[in-house]
Amino acid sequence: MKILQLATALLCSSAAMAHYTLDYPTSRGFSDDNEPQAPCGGFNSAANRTQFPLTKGFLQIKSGHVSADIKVNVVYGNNPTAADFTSAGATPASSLSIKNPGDSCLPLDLSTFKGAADNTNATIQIIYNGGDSPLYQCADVILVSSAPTFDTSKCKNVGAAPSATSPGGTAPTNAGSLVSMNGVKTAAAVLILAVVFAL
Ligand SMILES: [Cu+2]
Repeated sequence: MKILQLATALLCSSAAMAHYTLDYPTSRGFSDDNEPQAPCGGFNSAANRTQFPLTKGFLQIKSGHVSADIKVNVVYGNNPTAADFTSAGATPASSLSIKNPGDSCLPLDLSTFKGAADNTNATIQIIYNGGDSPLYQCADVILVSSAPTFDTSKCKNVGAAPSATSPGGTAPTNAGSLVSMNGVKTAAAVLILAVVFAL
């Protein structure tokens, strides 16, 4: 268990930084320890809803990893179940990758996404893989054509903007990045073994 914690600390860019946080729209809740729990990082009931525009929406995250592959799912309804999230995962609303730690603004335009309509309750799920394990955050929203309370000033990037790998519901192709992730894990494991033996 100690080894696992060490591995997490090594894989995150700084032990003091969380894996990642969803900073906007408001997350259902954040617990660094529970973030690996599907579907919403340990928070299983819908919380306060943020107005989210159908056109030109975004998700603002802060990443503790230097790079990550990210999948975004949209689930409809007032309080979706774990099974609802699983079935929504078959047609992600967006797949992106980021190459910088810190602030990233993930574009999410749902204007042509299946089922997205004005005045619809939905939950946006982020599945983030920075190399340790998939990490989950959710935001409960109401999708609207006009979203006057959606704060567009929250969108900011440190370094390069995220790149979309497959927008609009196409399944992500992650084969290449999975290989490099395993490379990172192996490197961390070797490093840990070296530390353990040095002690
Ligand atoms: Cu992490």
